[in-house]
Amino acid sequence: MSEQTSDQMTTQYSTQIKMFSALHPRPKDRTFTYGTAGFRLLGSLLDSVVFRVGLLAGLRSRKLKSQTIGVMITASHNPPADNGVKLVDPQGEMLEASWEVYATKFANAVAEDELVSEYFAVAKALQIDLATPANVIFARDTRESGPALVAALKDGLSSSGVEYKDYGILTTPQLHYIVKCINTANSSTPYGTPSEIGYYEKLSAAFKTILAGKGKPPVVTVDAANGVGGPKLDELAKYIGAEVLDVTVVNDDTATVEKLNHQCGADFVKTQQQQPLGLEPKPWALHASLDGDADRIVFYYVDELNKFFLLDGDKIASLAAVFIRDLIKVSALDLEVGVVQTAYANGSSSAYLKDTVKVPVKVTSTGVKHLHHAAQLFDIGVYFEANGHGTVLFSPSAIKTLETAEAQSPAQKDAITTLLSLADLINQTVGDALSDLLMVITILTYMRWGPQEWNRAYTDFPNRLVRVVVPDRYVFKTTNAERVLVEPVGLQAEIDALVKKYNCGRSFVRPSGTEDAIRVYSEAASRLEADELAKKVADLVQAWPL
Ligand code: G16
Repeated sequence: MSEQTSDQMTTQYSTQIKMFSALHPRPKDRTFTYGTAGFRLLGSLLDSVVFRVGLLAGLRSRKLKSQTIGVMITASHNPPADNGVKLVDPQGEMLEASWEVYATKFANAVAEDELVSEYFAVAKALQIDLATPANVIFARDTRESGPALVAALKDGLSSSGVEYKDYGILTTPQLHYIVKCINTANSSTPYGTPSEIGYYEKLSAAFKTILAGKGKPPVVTVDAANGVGGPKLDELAKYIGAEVLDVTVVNDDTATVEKLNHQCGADFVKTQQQQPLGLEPKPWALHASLDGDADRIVFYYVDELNKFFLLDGDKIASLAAVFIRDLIKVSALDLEVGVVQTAYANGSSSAYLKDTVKVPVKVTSTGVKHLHHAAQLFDIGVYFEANGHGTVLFSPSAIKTLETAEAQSPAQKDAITTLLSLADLINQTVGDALSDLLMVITILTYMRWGPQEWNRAYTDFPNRLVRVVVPDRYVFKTTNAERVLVEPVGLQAEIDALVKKYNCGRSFVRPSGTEDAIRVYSEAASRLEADELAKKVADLVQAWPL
């Protein structure tokens, strides 16, 4: 193929794309948008979108000198009938934001001719040589609509001459991991073995190294949301060994498709602030919930009266930040740890991080794609959304500093090796529920803490997240990391007036990027006030003339 000229490729792809695209017609009454985490909607409406994502993935690979691009088919925390598709860049990061516009253009091209002209227009505008080989790998979660969408994706890839490999069913972070492994295989810093087994080996080895001689880790029960995370966690646990990690997985029924995320999983637990269906918590023990594609995790416990305590993404960020800050102090190295949050971060967590832990805190818009880049600006960047989506990034220079440091004492040596093992244990590509689970267990083991001690760091302001369905969510426009609504004009002033009436009140409104709804967040000094404020703001949004 590489011997063919660009002109020959143009003719060949033009014919093939038109022919295959006709098999994947675009629904006429829909407009598609590449949102917070790619395209998300009813699985039955996604066929044409996924086909076209295949075309774009090939172009992206060609643009980046044949590096491997990932395509993940998942709707993560959304209901079973939904599905979605997102692209993964060569270092395992989310698709570069400037390409989202092409994804949206491809998805919305009306007829085959328009799609083909968009395809060649992007190739021309970005000076992409169509004779350059393209490589794409992909995987899916356990949803029923997955196999048909994979077939559409394969058509998109084949019609535009892309080499591909199907990795079957994986968690989203496993695909991100494999993409990075493939693209770094021939570099001086290969990330790991590019396979699912390689992933288990890397994480389990780091976990065992870091915990050697540190005592018995806490026992944990994990609700897997009846998604892909269940079988994959079972597999990871085998590599670690029951003598090291005592984990019980519940809600691991991936065969009954309608059970996926149904009254269980990280999103349910976080938004409902209650334990999931199918899990009877034992007092004071550690419990966790994954979401449908295992890229988010939240923890919780109950007391002897069954009172529920949530340890969400903010609590995970705080735990990690304190642990890493203390290790850096002992290591005596010149490294800075910082934290990245979104507007959803509990005000109490941000104050604790800034005033007590004394680490820099940055706020970005929702979406790991935003947090990830902000975290890369620190030597060690901890980023977590309150919903439990996040990770800890070690910059290449921080790794170099750690690798070349000469320890002057056993304590210093231990701190340095622990930091290096953490960098192996924590998925460096994207938020990963399984890797985060091991990180939290590691820290609790080091600290000799149970969930109750972990929870003591600060007390959350009571908060409430409400979902409001409106005729057109795209009418809502925000600024200042989504904390202020600029459109519809006048609505923010009304929200501000309401907020003023509540002790420690805070509330904001933003359109979801993954669901057809508006999200309303509120927090206040008491549960009653937080609930009332959320309801009043939600009513205001609902009644606003659009
Ligand atoms: C995705 C994104 C997250 C985001 C979440 C909700 O998560 O990766 O960063 O917080 O959607 O976004 P929104 O409020 O815009 O709907 P997931 O786990 O669904 O992939």
